[in-house]
Amino acid sequence: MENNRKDHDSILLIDPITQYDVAPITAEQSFLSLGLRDRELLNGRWHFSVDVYNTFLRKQLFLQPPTDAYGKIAPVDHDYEQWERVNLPSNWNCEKEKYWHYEGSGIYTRTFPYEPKAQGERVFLRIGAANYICRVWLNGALIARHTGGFTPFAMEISDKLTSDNRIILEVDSTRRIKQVPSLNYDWFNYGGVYRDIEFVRMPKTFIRDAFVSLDPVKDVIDVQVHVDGDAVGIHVRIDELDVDADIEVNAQGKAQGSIGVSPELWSPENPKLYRVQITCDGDSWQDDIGFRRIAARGKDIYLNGEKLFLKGICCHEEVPNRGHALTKEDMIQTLQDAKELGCNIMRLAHYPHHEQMSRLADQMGILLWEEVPVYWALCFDAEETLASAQNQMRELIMRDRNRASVVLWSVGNENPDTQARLDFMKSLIAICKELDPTRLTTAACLVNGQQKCVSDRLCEYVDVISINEYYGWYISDFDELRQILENSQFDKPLMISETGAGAKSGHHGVQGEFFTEEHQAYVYRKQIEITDGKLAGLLPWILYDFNTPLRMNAFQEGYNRKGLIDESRNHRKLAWHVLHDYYVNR
Ligand code: GCB
Repeated sequence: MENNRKDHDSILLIDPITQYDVAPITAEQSFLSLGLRDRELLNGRWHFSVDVYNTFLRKQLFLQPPTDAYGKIAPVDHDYEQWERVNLPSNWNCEKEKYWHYEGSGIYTRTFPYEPKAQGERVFLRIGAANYICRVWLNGALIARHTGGFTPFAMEISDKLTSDNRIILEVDSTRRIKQVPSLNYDWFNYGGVYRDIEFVRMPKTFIRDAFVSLDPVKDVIDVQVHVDGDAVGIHVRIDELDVDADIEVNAQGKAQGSIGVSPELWSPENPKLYRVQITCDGDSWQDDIGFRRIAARGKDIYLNGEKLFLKGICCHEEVPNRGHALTKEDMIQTLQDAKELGCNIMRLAHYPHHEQMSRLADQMGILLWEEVPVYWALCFDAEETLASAQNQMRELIMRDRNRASVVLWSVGNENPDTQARLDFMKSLIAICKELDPTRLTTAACLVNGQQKCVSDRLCEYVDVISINEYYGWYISDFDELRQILENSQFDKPLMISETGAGAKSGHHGVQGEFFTEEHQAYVYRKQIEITDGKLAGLLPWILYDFNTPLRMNAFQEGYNRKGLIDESRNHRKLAWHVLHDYYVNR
């Protein structure tokens, strides 16, 4: 098709977005677990341009060479090799000041050579995260479209590769009403490809996915493997436990087995990991996996059979000047700050954070709450919205279910209690249980201020009831909080998954004065006094101040100031010490 169209051409009146809205790839079809496989990264210098009017799609700039119908090289409106260069992974908002508030399409492109290393090898492309829609074009053809800004996706490219290849990623960060999250949320919408892009070589038959977990009751390790290709069996080894077992593969490529063994249990105090190796024909998959049990009984949470009060803190994924594109050092610092605060758990709000985070938490010994961005109001009755939320849930669980640190899957945050929402949430909980019966489910449920109690039909379906409340900040009367806790008696654990107050770092005053460190510290003291002994866990909001266009007053200046540490990650506010003293002595 010719691509040197004139701008008055009638075909240019199409809505280019819908024309290329092919069905998104899903975890069910294409999930790829890499474990500790060798990595070939396609990160680094890519050419980049913002594409405000979607000219890339409208004029089919992906076609190359840029010739017209008669083969004539035409003047075209793009020149990949002359575009600016950016370093991936990154968020474009942080690349240049003029891109800071840009929401829309951005085009990344580069070339790369390919030479097979083994005969018959299969090649996959895996993208750690691209916010929000990502269309992938290889050598002029659209090969995949993915929706959801925080989870990985992969595609096979074996039969599309040549010795020299051009790849183009068209990433669209536009907020749209039916997306997950929808139009309105209290964090910054960073666009772009901000996690690793990997080039993965596999043999003809390979291990696509593996889930290795400790049975919640018996001394048994359960192994579930998905083999892609023809194989009759897999072999599982955990040398340190003398495990050496064969498991059959069925006609669908699935292998399932249970191995009797009593591993040393993983816990925050003893983050013991075992090297697990699974082989199949010529392929070998390995990972470092911890084994532990998490359970909810009555009002309490138990880790390895022992009652545990969850001392937590919430956190967004953001660092100054780099947005979501955290380095390993940033992630270690985040976990370290939480540990120094005395926490045994972090809530990774409000969307899946980098997969390295849970690996580091496994090593450093900190529990995690992970969640999908089913946040505030969504189009709960739209099929497209449901499909996206379900897929994001699957992608997150399949990505992280081998991580001992992850103990809670959260399906939503403060969503209006309608029938459509309840059905929506029930389907997400069903996915959690189907893909991973070893962990607990939760959600930030609703509190009824008038009736002074937790009141949300979702409470019946989650394993752990969590609530967000801001007494001392949005509502002043702490007595109401006392009443809510008294009136909300469930035969389930109850946690506070958010509470807090805003304070501009270095702004001092008296108790009762908003945005002072003193008032924030006072709110923390009162919250602790009222809730102590009545909860299974406390996860205040939030470790660091974070960017959000919702916060526009003179103290906020585009930041939510409820951090215990300021956005530079340097200054610990007074409330940090209050929570620290509570946690270390409890
Ligand atoms: C909430 C939301 C969180 C906000 C916070 C706040 O309940 O879950 O995303 O940032 O309140 O600061 O108001």
